Amino acid sequence: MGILNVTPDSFSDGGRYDAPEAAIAHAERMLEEGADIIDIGGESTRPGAQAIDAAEEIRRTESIVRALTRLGATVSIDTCKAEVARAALGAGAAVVNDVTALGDPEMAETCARAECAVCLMHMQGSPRTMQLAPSYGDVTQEVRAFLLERTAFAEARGIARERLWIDPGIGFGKTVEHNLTLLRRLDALVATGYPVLLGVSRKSFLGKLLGAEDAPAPLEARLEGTLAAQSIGQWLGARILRVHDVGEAVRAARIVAALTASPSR
Ligand code: HH2
Repeated sequence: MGILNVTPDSFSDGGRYDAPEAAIAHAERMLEEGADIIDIGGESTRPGAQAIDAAEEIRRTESIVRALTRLGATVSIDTCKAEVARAALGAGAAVVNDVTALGDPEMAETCARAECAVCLMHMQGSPRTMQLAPSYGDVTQEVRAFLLERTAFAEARGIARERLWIDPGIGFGKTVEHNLTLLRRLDALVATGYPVLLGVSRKSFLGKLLGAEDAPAPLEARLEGTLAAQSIGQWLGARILRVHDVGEAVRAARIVAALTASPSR
């Protein structure tokens, strides 16, 4: 899954693709490099990000969704607003990627009606506050229980089980150690039977591990760490990898896939 942030303020690529021509050209490049899905986001969820209204988010995303769908791409809309999801689904999106796991009271019905795939992600708190003081007893069990409660809710609202994906929400209300534990124990989420989406690309826990807690390594120095983390995740059973650097991620994923397919495992 290639990331296309059409925002002025996303943590790693904000402002680069907010002109439609630049966004479409970047998506085409990701498709050529082997992306199966393009995930379009019109609102940054980085820690401390300011919320925007639905009309502005639709203005940023709808026409890009339509253009990419016309090119034959499978498009995912990264939004927590039902109104934005409806516009994107109307423009051809096939997936709703909701970092609030159906927090908007109208989102479940919107997705059920559209018969789209839905990614349910775990987050502690909200983007504005989530990194202030993340706290868990057993992070793996709490994230797993939350996601199972959300899948049950989604199914009760008419979203078919086979359309649901789950995601531990790396970096969303988690310390470095919480993120590492969730990655090491990804098998606990894989065992639920739902396809697991993993988003580690360029995230700040990698920067902190490579640099220091208060002086993280810059974004340009996080590619190798991204590939290491995504490969472990894939080895443990993650099915969808959400990434910025598609060519590199696909080449790494192909090797992990060849190794996991080995009959001697
Ligand atoms: N991470 C980000 C945004 N959306 N969706 C899912 N399902 N999983 C993730 O891990 C995830 C996500 C944050 O990364 P990015 O899109 O690069 O930045 P921003 O939120 O600043 O736009």
